This record gives sequence, C-alpha cells and structure tokens, in this order.
Amino acid sequence: MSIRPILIHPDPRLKKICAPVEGVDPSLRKLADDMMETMYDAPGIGLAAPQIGVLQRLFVMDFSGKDTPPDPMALFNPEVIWASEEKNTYEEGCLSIPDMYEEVTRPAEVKVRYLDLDGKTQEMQLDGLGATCAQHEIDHLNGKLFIDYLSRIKRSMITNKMKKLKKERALL
Ligand code: GNR
Ligand code: NI
Repeated sequence: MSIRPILIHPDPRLKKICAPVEGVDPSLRKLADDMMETMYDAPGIGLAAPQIGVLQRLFVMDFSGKDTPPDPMALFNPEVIWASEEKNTYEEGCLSIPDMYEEVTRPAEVKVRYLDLDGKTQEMQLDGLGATCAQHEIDHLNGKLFIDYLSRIKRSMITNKMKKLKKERALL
C-alpha cells in the first residue's frame, strides 16, 4: 500500500470527466487500496480517483465516526439512481481545497448503484453524512467541486487562496 499525493485546486485534472472502469481487476483493487490509505492518512471521509490524478470512475469512503468500527467502502462506476426531494445542508470540506468549509445543500437521501471490489453490481441507500459524501465524490468524477455550488465571489476568493497555498508549498 502507498500514500499518494493529493492534487490541490486549481488543477486541470480536477475538472475532467472521468472514464468508466471496464470491470474491477487486481490493479484497480490495488488503486482502491492506495486511495483508502491516502484517505485515512489525510484524514478524510472520502477520496475520489481524480484527486490523486487518476481519471477513472471510482471513489473510496468511510464515514463511520471515531466511536464506531471502521467501514471502508470502494465504489466503481457509481451512479445516483434516485434522489429524495428532501434536501440537507452540510458544511462541506474537500481534501483538494484544504481548510475551507462552506455550506452546500443537496438531496438528503440517495440510492447509488455501483460495482464493488468483486466487480458485482450493488445498490446502496444512503442518508445523512453518507449521502452528502457520496454525492460530493460522484461530483469529483464529473469534474465538479463543492465550490461550484457557491457564489462566484466566494469561489474566486477560495481559488485565489488555493493558488497562494500552492505557490508557498512549491517554495518549501
Ligand atoms: O473529508 C471530507 N469531508 C467531507 C465533509 C463534508 C462533506 C464532504 C466531505 S468529503 C471530504 C474528503 C474529500 O475531499 N473527498 O472528495
Ligand atoms: Ni473532495
């Protein structure tokens, strides 16, 4: 297993539509394993492949709290097949936009269809933080970030902060 560097916004790879995987093979399982380790190390509750520069449709998540056993999940070719009318607002963050948190409103419950680590089709109904996290990750696979839901002014303030952060990091 290895920890991979996480791309920071703005990066053209975070704006791309990712390609579906053609079944789940050992190299994709290894990739999911690396993503899981990278997510736990960060730490975060989700990580999408484009965040480590891999433009394929998969993400990992574990939104179990610190007082509950770990619940790692890897989802390939995930699709929202149903979303509730009811909405939920969460303060979202993103490992590609460090230390910035803003409220985003999304469907409160979703049903997601995906391939599991065995390449088997599964469906999962999510609510609460899980529903928010899955939608945030699927957005990544479509080149979308949570700041795309904010006003232009907020988005450009955050983007400018991230440009500065990247410059500072490049000098270290
Ligand atoms: O770690 C993360 N926390 C989080 C909190 C609220 C809504 C979404 C998230 S996902 C984020 C990790 C990440 O950037 N995934 O792409
Ligand atoms: Ni994110």
